Amino acid sequence: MALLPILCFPDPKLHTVAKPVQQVDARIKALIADMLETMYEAKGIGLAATQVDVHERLIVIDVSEERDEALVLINPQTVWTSPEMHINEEGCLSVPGVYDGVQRHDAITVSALDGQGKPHTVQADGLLAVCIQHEMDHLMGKVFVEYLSPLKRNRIKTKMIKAQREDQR
Ligand code: GNR
Ligand code: NI
Repeated sequence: MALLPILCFPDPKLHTVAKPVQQVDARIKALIADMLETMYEAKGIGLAATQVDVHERLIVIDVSEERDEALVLINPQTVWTSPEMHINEEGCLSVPGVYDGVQRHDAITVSALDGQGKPHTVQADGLLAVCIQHEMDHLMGKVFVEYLSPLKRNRIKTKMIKAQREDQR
């Protein structure tokens, strides 16, 4: 197991569109273990492979209080979205310290493979539904700040570049 470095906005690699996982083999299983370790260590509720610079359709999520209900989504496909939408406050491990409202479907149904390569369908609402939509955006190369106004996004970009420059010193 290993902690993986997380890409930070505005890294252009975050805009890469992920390709389907071809087979759930030992390499993918090791990546899942490393992504779960990285997500728990960073105290995140989800992590997309894109954020660790692997451009394959793989997501890990755990929205449980106890941090013991890992959900693995490989090659996720949206089956259904509720017509109702809501604005929720979001954050992102790739945009540390930034929180803002994003409109998402209240509920979603997704079909995917699990960590063993077995098909499963997940019906989600609440925080899990928000998280799944946020993570599936990452796989499409989209970061939540892209839903904000250009003014806000540019302020965030400047702030992130400055923070990263100060980290280097
Ligand atoms: O840890 C995270 N919290 C969160 C809060 C509200 C909406 C979405 C998220 S996902 C985020 C982890 C992350 O960046 N996943 O890509
Ligand atoms: Ni994120």
